[in-house]
Amino acid sequence: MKIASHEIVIVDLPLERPFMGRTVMRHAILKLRTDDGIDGLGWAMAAGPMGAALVVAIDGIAELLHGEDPMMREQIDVMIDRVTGSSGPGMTHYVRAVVNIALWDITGKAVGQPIWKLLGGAEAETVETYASGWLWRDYSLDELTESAGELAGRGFTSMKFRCGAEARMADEAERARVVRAAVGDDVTIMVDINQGWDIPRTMSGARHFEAQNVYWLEDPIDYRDLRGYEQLVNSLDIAITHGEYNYGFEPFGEIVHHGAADIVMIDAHHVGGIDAWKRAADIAAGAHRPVVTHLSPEIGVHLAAGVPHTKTVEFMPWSFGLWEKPMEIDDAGRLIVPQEPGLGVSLNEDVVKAHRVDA
Ligand code: SMN
Ligand code: MG
Repeated sequence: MKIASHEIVIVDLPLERPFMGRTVMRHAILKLRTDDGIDGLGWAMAAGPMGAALVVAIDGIAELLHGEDPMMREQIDVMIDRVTGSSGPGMTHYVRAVVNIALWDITGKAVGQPIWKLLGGAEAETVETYASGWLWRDYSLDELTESAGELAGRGFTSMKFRCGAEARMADEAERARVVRAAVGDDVTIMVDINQGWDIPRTMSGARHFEAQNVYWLEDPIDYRDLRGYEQLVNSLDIAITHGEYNYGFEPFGEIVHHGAADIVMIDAHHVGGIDAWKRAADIAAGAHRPVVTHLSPEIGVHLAAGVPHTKTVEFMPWSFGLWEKPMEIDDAGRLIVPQEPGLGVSLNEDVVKAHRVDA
């Protein structure tokens, strides 16, 4: 089997709820086609000023892959690493991820197995998940109350809200109180600061979140400050979750060396794909730290079902509209694991037709 051709489809998918002023999310979707007619799908968000550059980069790399065996993922990754070697971390990892995801999709389809099974996972029908993508930093307290209640009503047993934009810690704390009041004591809540605080603020603020039984505190300070994270992990009761901002699997060695996270969050696009995600997760496992996925639940669901110490999948719905069948939770609030070969997603061609744009 060889890669014979490729196509890139760009879709401006309307968002159910605006995010930071955006009403659509741009996705770049790579279709890698083999000589026996298998299409492998990989994709990345391509919004913002660098989105067009990412599309060109994916296209250029995909062109180089024609004639290669799609099952030689590691070999192909080394090849991409070599030809992009001077461009540094960042976009290169997105390209490697999009290609790697498409190669896994092809492999799964070629052997008739879902990716989580090829990763070595046990039979799984559902995995743990939490709602993300709703309780944004710019929501008023009333909007937070309404959305959190709505998510609990939809059956989510776990959800993440954001803080980090309020000048006064009392106002940050109020957001946690409001979310907890909206969902009651039985729903797990987490908070993401996206590096919005510093160490003194985190040290004084954490107790307010502990008081609301917030399960984890994500990225409170600059992600590069590993000694700062080490201090937070050692000083605070609340679990510190950290890792999504790192490119490549290599920084995870330093993260666990410093004990800089109680829970290690790994972004499949940032690390460079499914194989690189597994490498980062293995590093965390060696230090007895659980891992969690970031964004792209279509990929996260395979990682959670396939890699044993993965705790939960971030249910971020931004790409669901692309597929013929959106991802869903069951009555117990757990994410349903696809049983189809490969990723188990297929593009909704009507949606593509309606929202396709040129690069
Ligand atoms: C996040 C990152 C990127 C886009 C949206 C949200 C956030 C998360 O850090 O963990 O969901
Ligand atoms: Mg985050």
